[in-house]
Amino acid sequence: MKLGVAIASDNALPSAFVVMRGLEESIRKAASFGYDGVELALKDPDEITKKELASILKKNSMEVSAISSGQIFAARHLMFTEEDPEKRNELEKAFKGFIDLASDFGGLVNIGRARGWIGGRDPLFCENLFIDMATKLSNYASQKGVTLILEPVNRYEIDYINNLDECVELVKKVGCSNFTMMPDVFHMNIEDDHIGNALIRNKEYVKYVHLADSNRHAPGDGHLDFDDIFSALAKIRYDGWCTVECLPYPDPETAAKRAVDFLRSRYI
Ligand code: LER
Ligand code: MN
Repeated sequence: MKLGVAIASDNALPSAFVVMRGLEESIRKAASFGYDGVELALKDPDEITKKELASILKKNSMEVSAISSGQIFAARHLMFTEEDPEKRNELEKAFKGFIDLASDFGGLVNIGRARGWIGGRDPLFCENLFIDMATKLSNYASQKGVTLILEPVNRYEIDYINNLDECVELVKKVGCSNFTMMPDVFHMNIEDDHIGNALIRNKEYVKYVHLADSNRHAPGDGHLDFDDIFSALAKIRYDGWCTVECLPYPDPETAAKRAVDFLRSRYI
């Protein structure tokens, strides 16, 4: 397994779920703390050029674990379940940009809150809007060697696809080999029957993992049972990225460092 940490550029929204901000500085710090890579939370694919990114990564011997897309929902209000054709086009364009970037860096693009709301509409109608966009983007991503990873997110943030079983059902309906799932143990603690059992039950679809503790602080600072989580990951022979996506509490550097120290000393 490899260990990553979620970062964003300086101009990310205050609500962006990342540990550190400032791309170059965060990559340098993450490397010095002992991470293998960074997840880039982007509002726009043009926030950094491929050339610039390659040079910063090389200088610090770091990798990109994945590109995450939550800010295009939070800052730009774009989502897969959108009905308006213009906004759908805008989302498609942004995701194609993320896919182009991921084709050189990490090969994974996350779909978190950007899957969108149902918001009182007919759930089947919304599911079709989702599947239509997911299929189009998976086909594009497959030509670029990129996989899209759908993240179950808890009910207080979104009203669609909250737990692993629901997510896998939808992944099967999309039916593209490069469209799968990424669990986040913070959301699983709220939504799934049992974290270890749900990971084992849905093992074929566990392609990437987000880590935070029960209070969304650094792993080790809450009451999640990380022995159970990592024994389930070992049982399913999970060999991908575990990326820390916790609140920057009490400050970004302390959170990033506490997380890596806890995880490196016990599990990764
Ligand atoms: C949001 O809670 C989250 O976990 C992100 O990874 C998805 O937008
Ligand atoms: Mn997450």
